[in-house]
Amino acid sequence: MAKPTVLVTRKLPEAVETRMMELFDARLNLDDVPMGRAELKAAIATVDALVPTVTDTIDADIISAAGPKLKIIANFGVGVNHIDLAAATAKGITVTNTPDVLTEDTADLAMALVLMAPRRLSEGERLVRDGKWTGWAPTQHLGYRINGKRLGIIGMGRIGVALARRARGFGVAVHYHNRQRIADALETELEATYWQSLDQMLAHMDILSINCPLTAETKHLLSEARLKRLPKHCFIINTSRGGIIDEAALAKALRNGDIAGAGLDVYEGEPKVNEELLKLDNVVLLPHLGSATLEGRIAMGEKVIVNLRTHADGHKPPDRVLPSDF
Ligand code: 8YV
Repeated sequence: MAKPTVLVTRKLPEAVETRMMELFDARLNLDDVPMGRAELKAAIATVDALVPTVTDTIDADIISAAGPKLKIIANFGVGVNHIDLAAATAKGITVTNTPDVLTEDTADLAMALVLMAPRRLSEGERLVRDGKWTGWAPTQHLGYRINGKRLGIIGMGRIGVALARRARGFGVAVHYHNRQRIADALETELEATYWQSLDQMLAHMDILSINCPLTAETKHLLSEARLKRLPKHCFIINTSRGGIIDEAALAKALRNGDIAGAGLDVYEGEPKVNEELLKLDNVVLLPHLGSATLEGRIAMGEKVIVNLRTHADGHKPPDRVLPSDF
């Protein structure tokens, strides 16, 4: 039987690409230049499977160009907001993602930002690198203590829970808002406080972390009006998707001192970063590094391979996502 043809839109770790070549007729992107829309449309007209990443917009128009053979989109990543799930499903295309394997790495990065923003660590690093540090002083560069603070987690899924466990280790009180309350045993383990109303929770938090997926419902969940509910000393951490926060309103709130600071790994128009945010000192800006570990990226690739292979073998791939999941 001929090997299935698989279009991989970006360069993946060596070990993943090698295994893909063994198992599939894989069309790799060796120089890693992102594919334009026309190129992508032409390419998916003839393949059996597509492996996109967060940098590809797989909207209804792109999906309409898929040829009759294309039956699976195996996303390299857990977030699928860049894929029109309804259009894929309507065309009988299975969509899969890569959950679990990036949970711990992303939670590590979120915790790092929880520490970096209130303690002003990026600012401190810049001070030293710029040769502007004049020596220790009792009142110089003071940040806020982490221990004893309240962390509000929006979206208590895998990554939210993993962040909560880390925060407990730092003596931080866990609060959360989620579509559903988590299991009693987990809530007890985390000593977590559930807020059914996000609006109510916001007013009581010292640090807020976004850990929910970007969907039609969560787009600009942190709107200008909601940002106004946060206390002035609050820090916002976002390792999920930029579009969950109204970025322009966030920049305004940070500039005006309506909130104390932010730690961001994701942006509304990646890789473009809001000009206002770039000018501000009280924001830590990272280039979407949540799952960027060698081990994590190889594990994500292995998940993609398992999903492609089980599908090619006529089984249901393990990590199917449906429009109703999000
Ligand atoms: C990935 C991510 O690097 O998995 C996700 O949803 O945001 C990142 O950690 C990216 O999506 C790869 O496509």
